[in-house]
Amino acid sequence: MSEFILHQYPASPYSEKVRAVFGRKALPWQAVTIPVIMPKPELMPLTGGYRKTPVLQIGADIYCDTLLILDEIERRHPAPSLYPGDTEDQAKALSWWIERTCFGPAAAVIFAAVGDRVPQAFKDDRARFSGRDFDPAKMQAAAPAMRDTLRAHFAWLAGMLRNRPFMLGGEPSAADFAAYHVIWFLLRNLGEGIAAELGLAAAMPWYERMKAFGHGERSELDAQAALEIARKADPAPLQDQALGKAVVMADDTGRDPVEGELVALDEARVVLRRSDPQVGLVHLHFPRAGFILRRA
Ligand SMILES: N[C@@H](CCC(=O)N[C@@H](CS)C(=O)NCC(=O)O)C(=O)O
Repeated sequence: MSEFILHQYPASPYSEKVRAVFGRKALPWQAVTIPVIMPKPELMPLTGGYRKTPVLQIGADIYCDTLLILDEIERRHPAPSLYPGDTEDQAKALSWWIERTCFGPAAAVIFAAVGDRVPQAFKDDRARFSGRDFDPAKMQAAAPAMRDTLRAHFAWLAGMLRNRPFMLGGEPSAADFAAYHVIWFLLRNLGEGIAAELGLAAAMPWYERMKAFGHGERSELDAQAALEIARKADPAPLQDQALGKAVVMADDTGRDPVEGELVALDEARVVLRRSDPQVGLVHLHFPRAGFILRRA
């Protein structure tokens, strides 16, 4: 049975990023399908309140945010690398650029088009998640400007791909997976024609190359079985630092705070230890980039 348990749902673009990485590395993994909106009662015992999608579970270790999830998959299965050659920092910086500049506008363009058709419960949830109104009329008014933003950034992406098969050269890096899932989100919801409208026609062969990696060897796992796996496992040993109580929260959307004992900290990663009646002791791993750490 695979060590990797990905808590995800089919329509989630950030989940698609990780699914595609499993494809690239031809890895087996187990999928727990989680709710698209809160409440997520079978996820919260593992994450202590972190609600974003996806979350990677390995026994009693829980990895939040795809920046760190990719690092952990890479650490365990280094070949083929997500950071080929000496590209790790470039790949991470480019991932940050495309996700932070293009994911929000992509969501705005999509929900301007389909927002009238989504259930009210989804609108209310995503308003709470983003801290902003979910108002399809406002999104429709903003859509032309959002499309302009996407075109400006996608022109750089298309330029990077003009003379090379992948963003940083001959092999795909983490950056390609970050760009891929944003475009996957747009194409899945608005149809393939949106690519040309947003200046991505020339990048489509790259998109097809990314899609062709597939999803690796997926099997399904029940949410309760995932909780049981966490309950039976111990977190991987760390050089415990016992740094006192702390709170970690995302700095953009889904800012629900997670409290725990700070047990490891460096410039890239923070680890909180938490205990929950359903899963016992777990270690929650977050990246530093994109998260705020407050120590008690
Ligand atoms: N920086 C996060 C972003 C994750 C994210 O925003 N995921 C979206 C879905 S693709 C989400 O959490 N939406 C609300 C939800 O699923 O509850 C990451 O890289 O994992």
